[in-house]
Amino acid sequence: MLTVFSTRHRLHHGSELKDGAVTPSHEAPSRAETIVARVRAARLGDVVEPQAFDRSCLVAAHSERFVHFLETAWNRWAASGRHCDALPLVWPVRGLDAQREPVGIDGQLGFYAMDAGAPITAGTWDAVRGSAECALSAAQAVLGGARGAFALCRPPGHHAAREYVGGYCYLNNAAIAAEYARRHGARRVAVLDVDFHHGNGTQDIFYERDDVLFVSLHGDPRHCYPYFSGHADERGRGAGEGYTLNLPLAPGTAWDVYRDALDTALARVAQHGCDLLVVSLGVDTFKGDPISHFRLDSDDFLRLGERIARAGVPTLFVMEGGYQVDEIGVNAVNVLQAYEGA
Ligand code: SP5
Ligand code: ZN
Repeated sequence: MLTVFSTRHRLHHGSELKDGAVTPSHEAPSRAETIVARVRAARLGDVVEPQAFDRSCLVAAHSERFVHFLETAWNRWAASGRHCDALPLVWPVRGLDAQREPVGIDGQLGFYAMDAGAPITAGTWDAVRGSAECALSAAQAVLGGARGAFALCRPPGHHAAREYVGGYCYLNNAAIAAEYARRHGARRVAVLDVDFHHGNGTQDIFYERDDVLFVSLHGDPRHCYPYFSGHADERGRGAGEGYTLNLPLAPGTAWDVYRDALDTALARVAQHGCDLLVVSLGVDTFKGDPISHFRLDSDDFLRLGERIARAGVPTLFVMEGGYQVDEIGVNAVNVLQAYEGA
């Protein structure tokens, strides 16, 4: 299986608020380096840099003004005299005006973010664009006839919505790839999100659409980040009603319960009859993950890859979360190797 990987990911390394203190983010460069090392050690296949893609491929899943904000935010923040990570401080919650865009950088940071989990640094935009191009290049490989491809994206993408960043995510790599596929021959696409956290951004982008199915297994938002998205009664709207399927699971969930939910998810994917399956591949469902609460072990990721293969649909794997860095390479590549071998 081809892996598409951009070394530009190293340009992004931010901080996060954790337990009330600012610390280096769990979403660190070592994550992607560990995964690519395992891809090579396991001889999964070639590792290539992404091709360049037109900016319009990004705007297909996001708004023009949001992409413009991301491109310019760091320079505007630095021009205002700050050199630490750019983070929002105020969000337009219930009762505040969430429609009117502020003019200055400080107001816009809150307007275009769901949380303080997506700091903007000097290298963020180059890394983020490289990450999206990994997803686009790998999508092109699958559209060109490959049975599977791996977009080793960093930063991840599934919390990024049409008009906001959040949860370590800036551009929604999986959604950008799904949209690209729709515009280049795929009539129906399904996104299966197996990251521990609900893919609120991907859900947002496709919520009113019936051509791109979104199915997610994740920690129950009553207890787990992102808290305000991912309940079972969120099922899509308008033409998209019934084309979002959320399967929230209790903290502590291990393989036996997870497997049954996965089979429900894959049955819905089969019913959709898609030409392309995009898997938002987070391995923060691992029992050793420092910020998540499921209990899969490394062998369970083999079983996950096998079951995805049974769908019998060309599959694009897009890297999302996973923060137990020592095991992240084995866990991610286990899914891919089991898919290849099935
Ligand atoms: C892509 C991805 O996996 N993003 C995850 C973002 C999670 N950000 C906040 C996590 C807060 C976790 N708090 C854990 C409390 C444990 N007691
Ligand atoms: Zn996650």
